[in-house]
Amino acid sequence: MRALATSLALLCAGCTGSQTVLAPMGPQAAQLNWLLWSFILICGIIWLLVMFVLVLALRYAAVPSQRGERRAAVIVGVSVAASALVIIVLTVMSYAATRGLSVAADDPLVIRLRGYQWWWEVTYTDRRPDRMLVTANEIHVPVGHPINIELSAADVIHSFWVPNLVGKQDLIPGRRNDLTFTASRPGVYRGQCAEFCGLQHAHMALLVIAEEPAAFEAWRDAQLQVARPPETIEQEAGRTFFVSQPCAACHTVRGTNAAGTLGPDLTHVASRRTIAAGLLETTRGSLAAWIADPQTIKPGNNMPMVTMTPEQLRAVSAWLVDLQ
Ligand code: HEC
Ligand SMILES: [Cu+2]
Repeated sequence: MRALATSLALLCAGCTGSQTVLAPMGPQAAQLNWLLWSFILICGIIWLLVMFVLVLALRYAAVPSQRGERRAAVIVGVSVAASALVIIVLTVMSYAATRGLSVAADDPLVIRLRGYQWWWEVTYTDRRPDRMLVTANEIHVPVGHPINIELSAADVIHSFWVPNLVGKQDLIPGRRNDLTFTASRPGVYRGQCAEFCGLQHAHMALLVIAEEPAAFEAWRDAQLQVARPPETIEQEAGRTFFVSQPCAACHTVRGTNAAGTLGPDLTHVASRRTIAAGLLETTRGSLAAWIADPQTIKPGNNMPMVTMTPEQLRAVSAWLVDLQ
């Protein structure tokens, strides 16, 4: 049964990553999974018992008598006591399973996650300030290493939930929450904002990409680089357009003078699998479509439509899709 659920869950994972509580990929998720199945088992047995007693009662409905009433009183008393006991046991189990979720780990990788309407800003902290790193909507983590996520929000309450790994914890403006998890197997795990945060709440996804430590370090070193210089005349024109337009007031591209912080950091935008918080796969076409008309693709989001000529659109998308 459980194996079936797990394989079904993995089957529908696809390229966008798996998103299911039924396939735990780390100790915290395994604990919650254990709790889930224990609840289902215990409550299932109780349901069967109740149905059994119901059938008995319907089948052998007796004529009221004094002896029968005394017996009924005893049965009701015992059932009430049993219900109380079961509730206490479930509460203790739930406490035990969730207690371990926020304990501090030794030497964790600390990642700051800030929720915006409707995307995620991801900051990798480091003792060396020159190794601090800002990216968006995609969290790379090394397998087997404890991750401490510091959660905050810029505007309204959001909630971080990656069912395969851990969850849920709110991101609250003006307050910091903490969550610790470890991914024990490489994979792409999809997460979802789990607190209604406005019009595009359903389009506020994120991916956690768990990879072997060496691959993670290589990813981090690549992300620390400034944006790669344009290689073609078209890309060069794209960069010139970008830094001279409102784009640069909202987005940062390290290595250029674009240093805005209202939108996602675009220094390595093409290295990410999706844009607009999981809405579109990153391709030149989707970048162009997004830039041409972000309000039709994700109505209400905080990126305005900037007017430009078709040549400028082609140039800026040619440049952005090269920012690996
Ligand atoms: C007023 C601020 C603002 C301006 C101006 C702006 N953007 Fe954005 N941009 C945003 C925000 C906010 C998002 C995130 C939207 C979301 O996912 O909800 C975004 C998302 C993007 C993305 C997707 C990034 C990702 O990782 O999801 C690209 C690419 C992008 N903008 C390019 C541009 C370009 C090119 C211009 C100029 C033509 C521009 N932006 C102008 C605010 C802005
Ligand atoms: Cu939300």
